[in-house]
Amino acid sequence: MKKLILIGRVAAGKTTLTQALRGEEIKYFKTQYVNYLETIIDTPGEYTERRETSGALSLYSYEADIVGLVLSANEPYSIFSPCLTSMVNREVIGIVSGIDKPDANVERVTRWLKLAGCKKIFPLSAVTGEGVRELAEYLEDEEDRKERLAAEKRAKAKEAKKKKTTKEKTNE
Ligand SMILES: Nc1nc2c(ncn2[C@@H]2O[C@H](COP(=O)(O)OP(=O)(O)OP(=O)(O)O)[C@@H](O)[C@H]2O)c(=O)[nH]1
Ligand SMILES: [Mg+2]
Repeated sequence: MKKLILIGRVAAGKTTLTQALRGEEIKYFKTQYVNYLETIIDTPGEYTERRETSGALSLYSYEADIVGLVLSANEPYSIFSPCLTSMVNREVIGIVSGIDKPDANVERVTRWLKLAGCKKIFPLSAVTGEGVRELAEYLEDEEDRKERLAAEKRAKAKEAKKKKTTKEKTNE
């Protein structure tokens, strides 16, 4: 997997997304410090919001392959300034979190992330799971992709075999 650093304001949904991407149970956990995991770097929203700490994020981004700017779908404004990505020497993707929220405006938030310079945008909900798979697959490297496709093929073959056996038993 490519290493992803998640950046966004407090309550943007970074930790919930981290849990969803890792297939963990979703439970609220306030990020207190930079949580450096095997494939994800989850950061506290205060690091993005406070000038004294935001510089640390630049240093952590050097450890990642991809920088993910997380903006909740119901945000009334964007904290990411236009053309922000030109200052980052890593690929920067936009993540629209919380698309399941009743007051979500995915189109507007997508526009803001594009304005910040993100070419690729992932609208998703870590709570319902919608869109999480697309992001997970984007983060796969060649080896991960091969492994997943082989596992999917095995599962399909197993399912077909099971169906065939059930059909034969019914016909007996
Ligand atoms: N409906 C909905 N709620 C979400 C989603 N993602 C996160 N939340 C909720 O938003 C709140 C904040 O989520 P976190 O994942 O802790 O946010 P964070 O960006 O890690 O926040 P900090 O650690 O404070 O920087 C929690 O109550 C989550 O349950 C989502 O996709 N849909
Ligand atoms: Mg968090």
